[in-house]
Amino acid sequence: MIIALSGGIGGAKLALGLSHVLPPEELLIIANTGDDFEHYGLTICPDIDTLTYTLAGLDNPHLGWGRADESWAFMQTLAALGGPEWFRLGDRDLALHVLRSHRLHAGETLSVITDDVRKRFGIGLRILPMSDDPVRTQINTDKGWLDFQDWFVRQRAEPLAQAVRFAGVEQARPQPALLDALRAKPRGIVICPSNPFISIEPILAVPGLREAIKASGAPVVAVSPIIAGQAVKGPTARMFEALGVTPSAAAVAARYGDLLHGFVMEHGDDAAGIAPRVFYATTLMRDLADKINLARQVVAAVDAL
Ligand code: FO1
Repeated sequence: MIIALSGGIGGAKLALGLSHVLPPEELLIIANTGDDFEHYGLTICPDIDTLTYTLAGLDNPHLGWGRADESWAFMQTLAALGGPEWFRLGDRDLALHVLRSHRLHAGETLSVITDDVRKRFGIGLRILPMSDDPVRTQINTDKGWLDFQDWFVRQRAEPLAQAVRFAGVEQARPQPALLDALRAKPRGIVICPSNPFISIEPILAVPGLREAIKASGAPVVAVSPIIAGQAVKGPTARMFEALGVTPSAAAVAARYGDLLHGFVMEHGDDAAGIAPRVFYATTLMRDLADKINLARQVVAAVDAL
C-alpha cells in the first residue's frame, strides 16, 4: 500500500498520476481538511473535493477547483439577492456540499460520506480525510488571525502570512483506517507536491500521526512543490519568505525534517543541504503523461529506499 498525503492542486495532480500507476487497492489518498470551512451554512471541504473531482475526471483544469461541467445559476441568484459572492459554488458542486452537510448533521462521519461519494463518482481507490474531527487552518496577519478561506480566497492571500495554526487539531484523532494502513507495513508514504505549511503540516499536526508514520517503518518520500525557488502554484514561495526562509526545494525538505527518507525534486535544482536521499525528476505536471511519469518516478524512489 502506498499512502499519499495530499492537499491543493499539486497534490491532486500527483494523486491522479499515482492512480494510473498503482492498482486501486494499493493506494490510499489522505486529504488535508484544514482548508474546510462553514459557508452559507454548508460544510465545504476543498481539498477532499479537488481530489474527488480530479480522480473522477470531473475537475476544472482552468480553475484548479470545482467541476468542469458547471453552471452558475445559484451564484447569479445569490448575487441578485445580495449574498456574498467571494467564494463561488457552481450548481453541481453545490449539490455535493448540501448533501455532505445534511449527512454530517445527521451524524455521519466525514470519512463515511467521502467514501460513499468517491464510489458514486466511480473512483476505485480510497480517499479519506486526515481526521473526522474538525481542524481549521488559520493565518496570522497584520489584520490578526484570519480563517483560511477568508485569507486565501476573499483576500487573495495578500495579507502577509506571519504564522499558521490549526484550530482544533489538538483534539483531532487520526482517521482510523489510516492508522490501520500505517500499522500494516505499507510499501511507502508519499508527501505530494503541496504547500507544506497549509496542505501537509495540518495532516502531520494531527496528534499521533507523525509518530505512526515513523513507526510504520515505511520509506517516506516527499515531492518538492518548489522549482528553482518558485512555487508551481499558490502562495508557497511567499509563505517561506514571510517566515524569513528563502524559498527552495531544500527549504521544503528541511520543513519535513527527519520524517523524510527521500526527496524528489526538479532536474538541475540545487540539492545542497538536503539530508534525505535526492531523486531528480520532471516535477512540473503539465498533462496526464507528466503526472503518470512523475508518479512512476516517485514509486521507484519509494522502492529504492
Ligand atoms: N478558490 C478561489 O480562489 N475562489 C473560489 O471562488 C473558490 C471556490 C471553491 C469552491 C469549492 C471548492 O472546493 C474550492 C474552491 N476554491 C476557490 C479553492 C479553494 O479555496 C482551494 O482549493 C483550497 O482551499 C486550497 O487548496
